[in-house]
Amino acid sequence: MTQFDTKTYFTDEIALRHDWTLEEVMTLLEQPLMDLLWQAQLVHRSVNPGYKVQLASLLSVKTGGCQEDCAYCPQSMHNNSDVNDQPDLNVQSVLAHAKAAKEAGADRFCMGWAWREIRDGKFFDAMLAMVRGVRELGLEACVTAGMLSDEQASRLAEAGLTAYNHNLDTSPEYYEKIITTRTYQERLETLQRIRSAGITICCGGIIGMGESLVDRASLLRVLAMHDPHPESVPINSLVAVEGTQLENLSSVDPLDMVRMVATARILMPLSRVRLSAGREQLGREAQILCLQAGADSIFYGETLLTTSNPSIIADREMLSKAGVQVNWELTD
Ligand code: SAM
Ligand code: DTB
Ligand code: SF4
Repeated sequence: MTQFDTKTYFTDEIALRHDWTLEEVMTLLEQPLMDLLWQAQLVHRSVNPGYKVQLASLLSVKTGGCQEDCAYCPQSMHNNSDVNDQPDLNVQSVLAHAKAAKEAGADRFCMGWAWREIRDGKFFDAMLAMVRGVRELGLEACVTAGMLSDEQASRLAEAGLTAYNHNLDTSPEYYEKIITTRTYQERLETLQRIRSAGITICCGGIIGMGESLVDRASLLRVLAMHDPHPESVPINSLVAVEGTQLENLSSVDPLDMVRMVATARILMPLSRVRLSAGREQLGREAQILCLQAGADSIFYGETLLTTSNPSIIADREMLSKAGVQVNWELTD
């Protein structure tokens, strides 16, 4: 049974709320860790009894040179990281990566473009061909490429796109400390376009960018106020890349990731909560706590978009020690 099926079985029993107050979210987030874990576990175990974990693979199709000034991002032209503009990958090579990811056990393939927005033309046509090709391989396809128009969203939906990733990153209140070249409102409008086109939403954020606990609660509340909830909620911790504005920030306390994941699971019981960037800094035990508290997906493969991720061997060992269920039959 896929997790989607499991979820439909439990929909009647799990209360889905979209009216959480900031105080309620703060209470969840800052309660004693043991109580938070217990509460998150009750939800997680009932919606995902086998502790199934989806393996998602990432590939950067268009790397670097982005016009936006996201303080954390090595791909912004406003930052001075080592990520040089590289030629865009072509359809054939992207599909070869997708096939390899499938053979390594992934069942979702996410493709990234360092763009402020999608423009029509040969690059968008290539994106559509990549989406069709990934779907033909039997994988879920996710794209992240900045803002888009209603028409572009419809064309992506027609090509079979499963999900579009568009993160809110942080709270509305903290946003302008991190990004000044676009507004929170523009982000929300893009999410609405994706939803209207019938594509599922992948939307989450980053912790460790100097934000307060209230900012974290506020981000989670904005996500949970969406009706329906985003189907996929990536929780990243900052990878402080040299040359970016946030290069000197120290890494987050691994238990803060556990708290974010657990609270996301309680607020959005049926969403996939993805343990995303920053896993190398988390350590094995904190990752396992996240899987117990509510994470049901990881990015799998040695590179995220431009930064490194745990090795496939390390992840296989971690998942097997945790005793979670993974779709290994594709590989063994
Ligand atoms: N340009 C598109 C956009 O921003 O929507 C897509 C690509 S962007 C790199 C995808 C997401 O990666 C960002 O929204 C951000 O949440 C995450 N990200 C980027 N750099 C990161 C970093 N250094 N640490 C953690 N997460 C990061
Ligand atoms: C998400 O929230 N995290 C992934 C995926 N969605 C696209 C990207 C993480 C990128 C980390 C920095 C890098 O590798 O460039
Ligand atoms: Fe561009 Fe996305 Fe990086 Fe922001 S996060 S600079 S929009 S690639």
